Amino acid sequence: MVDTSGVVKEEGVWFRIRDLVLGIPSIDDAWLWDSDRVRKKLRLDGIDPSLLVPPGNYSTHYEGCVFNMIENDWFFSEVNVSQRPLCFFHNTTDLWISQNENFSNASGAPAGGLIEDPYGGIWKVESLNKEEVVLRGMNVLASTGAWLNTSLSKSGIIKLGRMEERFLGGWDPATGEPRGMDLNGDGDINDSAYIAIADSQKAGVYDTLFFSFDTNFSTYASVRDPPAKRTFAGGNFTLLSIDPRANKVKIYTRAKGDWAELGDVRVGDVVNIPVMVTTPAGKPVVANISVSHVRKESLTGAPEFITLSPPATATINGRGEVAVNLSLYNLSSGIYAFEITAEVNGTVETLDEWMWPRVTVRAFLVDSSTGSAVSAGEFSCPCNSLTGETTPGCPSCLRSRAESTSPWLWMCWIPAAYSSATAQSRWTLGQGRTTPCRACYSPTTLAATSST
Ligand SMILES: [Ca+2]
Repeated sequence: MVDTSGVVKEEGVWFRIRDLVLGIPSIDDAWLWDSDRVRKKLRLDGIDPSLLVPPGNYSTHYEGCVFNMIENDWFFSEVNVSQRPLCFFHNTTDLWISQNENFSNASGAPAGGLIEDPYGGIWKVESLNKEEVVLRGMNVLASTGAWLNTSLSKSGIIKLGRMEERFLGGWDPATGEPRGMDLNGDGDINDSAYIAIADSQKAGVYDTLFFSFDTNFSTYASVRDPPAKRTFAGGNFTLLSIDPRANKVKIYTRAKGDWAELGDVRVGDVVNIPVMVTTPAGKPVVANISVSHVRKESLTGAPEFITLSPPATATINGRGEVAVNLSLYNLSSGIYAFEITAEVNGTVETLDEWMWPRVTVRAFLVDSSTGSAVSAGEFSCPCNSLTGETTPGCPSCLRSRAESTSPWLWMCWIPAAYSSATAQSRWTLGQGRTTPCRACYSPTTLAATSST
């Protein structure tokens, strides 16, 4: 919030009354902008007969070499991944894999069986045809060579992304920059980590997040796991949700929050809302959390207040989540904001209504560019705080009245065509320098927060 002079007066979604501080942790988006798959088709175009040493004497055989099994060698460019040349030989019933054209000591397996390559990759031999071999990676991905348990992928498509420390941790109005988050605990915010998501239960419904500082995704958790299991990077962040479009994940951190946008969910999904309750001095306290009302936002009229009976409840110790099962209350698609109440030893505090965390419940996905994080919505449109430029096709950026202060704040006008959360035009507060706009406000909320 800024006053009429453009001076930042208030940050975040915190308030305090009496003995409790009730708030929402800082929520960040992490984008998935690339993908890999578990199946690999290899075309066998022959081997120089003078180099070929077959695994046995077969009258019918097909063979060929791959210069590097890692086709996508730039995704993990910050990690030193060595090349994986491989040669293949099959006699129509069995396959052999070797590091070179000499198959005399190669490992072999029949079609349908499992075979291990010299780099540790385990593959199921899906089919052996004339001049073509189809493999399915069991612990390795086809294109990037990343190590990942592919039994957790129903569709066979894994989405990949990178988390950069400097863009995490929420937006700091004092600097106009993201606060940053030291994921690897080395004392700086200059590193990056990798994430992947998979659809472990139903093809196309992405529910599992993998996290790694290199190509080995041995650490993972489902959105259905308890929060402690969904917590990564030495406790730095907890997975909150995976967008139905599989193009971003929501995480929350240990820090206090700026915004309370919970993103998109499907009709019937359970909405997890992260909550923090402390003393004014910051000491965590045990609190009974309840959600007894939601406000359903309307595009045409007044919002509708709905009583949740019975209320959704949880007991937390300083930090935790309250789960709201929308299907219990027959809540269909729309935008909902949740009233959060905390009770500690008879003292009850309720989150101010304009701060209520919001979620968009979708019956179907309105964004056709699934998997693309580029210009797919307002969240991916940068506003350059120096020039006001934005990506072609993105909403226009307008400097706010805070422009005379340092740093500038950006108010971005989001036309209806770009608004994924509502079907109306609205304002959103830019983060500043080349980082995405976020924290979308309805026009009424804008009036309350800008007070210009
Ligand atoms: Ca670091």
